Amino acid sequence: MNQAIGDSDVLVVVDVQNDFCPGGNLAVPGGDEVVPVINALARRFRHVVLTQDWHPAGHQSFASSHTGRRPYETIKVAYGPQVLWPDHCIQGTRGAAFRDDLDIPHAALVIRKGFRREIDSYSAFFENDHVTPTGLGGYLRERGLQRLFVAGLALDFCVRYSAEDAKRQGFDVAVIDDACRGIDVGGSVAATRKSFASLAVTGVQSGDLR
Ligand code: VGL
Ligand code: ZN
Repeated sequence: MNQAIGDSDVLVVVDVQNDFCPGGNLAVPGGDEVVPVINALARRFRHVVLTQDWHPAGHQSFASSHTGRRPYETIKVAYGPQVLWPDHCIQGTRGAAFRDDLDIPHAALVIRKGFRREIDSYSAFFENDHVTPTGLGGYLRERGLQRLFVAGLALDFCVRYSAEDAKRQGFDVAVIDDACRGIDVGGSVAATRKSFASLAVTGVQSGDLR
């Protein structure tokens, strides 16, 4: 299914940061493999937005902030269940930096998220309380960008929630399968596929975009 990229299309590149790649603190298996795919793809888009996971030290989503808790356990917080993670993407650290080989000089906007100590943020649109906006929705609407192609890390967390919120906000959304990798905590990749199917979030291959 070939699709032509147009002027109201935007590529949203999610969290291609050192900590989500092999050697990083919350490494996604094969996370580094998406970089050349995304670089090549980005050249075909006029509009590119990057997201950057950007936590203060001691963030509530870190297992280390809760005595007796281990990474990948789930706890209850004010806004619902929260998976606990290893410390990652701490503001200003090397782990929080974009991959050195990510090469998208024309990216127009970087949305940072997860910078409030008590709220995690997977989606590029809303924090995990589902009400605190990041501003991306307003930016896209003001710029007349209606169709989102989403790529990056991790498929089953930040890519998933970004794509779903985009759909709920009335944007057209496709997830670029070969430009994403998942963490897979407790069946989260399968849950993501199911949810995409029920919300009609389409999947495409980077090679299908012209
Ligand atoms: C992410 C877990 C914690 C992601 C961010 O980018 O998918 N996952 N923080
Ligand atoms: Zn995070």
